Amino acid sequence: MKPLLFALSLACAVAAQGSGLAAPKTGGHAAVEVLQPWSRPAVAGTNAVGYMVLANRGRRVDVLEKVESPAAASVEMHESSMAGGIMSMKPVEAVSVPPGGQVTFGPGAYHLMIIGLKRTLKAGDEVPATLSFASGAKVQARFAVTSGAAPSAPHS
Ligand SMILES: [Cu+2]
Repeated sequence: MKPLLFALSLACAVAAQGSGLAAPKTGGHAAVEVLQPWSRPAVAGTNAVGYMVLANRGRRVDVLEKVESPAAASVEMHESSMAGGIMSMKPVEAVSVPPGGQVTFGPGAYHLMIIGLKRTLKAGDEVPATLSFASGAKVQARFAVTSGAAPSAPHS
């Protein structure tokens, strides 16, 4: 039950932090940027991965709570971990991005699990997705499908 406890404690920490603030939440303004979203080729009906870097340019923590894509049945946030020499992954409810900080979604770490692809992904395709944050911000991202090495630098 570790994943659930982690998610709950994270949610509590964020709620506690938010409750002391007098200012209203800043609706749709996104302080978190999605850098270098990318994915791997995958066949329709199966699952794909989504990798990216979340960079928080704001002064408050923000929390990625939900990801949706019209190209898939659902999208989950997962965390890979090594236990007893075996790599496994578990769903996480939310991912916190500290102010001025970055969280990397990459091989062997956090990743998006793009579940139930509605079409086959080939190199050169893009997977559109909407990322929803606790602040109310919604960020659009397009995951570039690549069959080669991970991109090493942001495109812009
Ligand atoms: Cu996964």
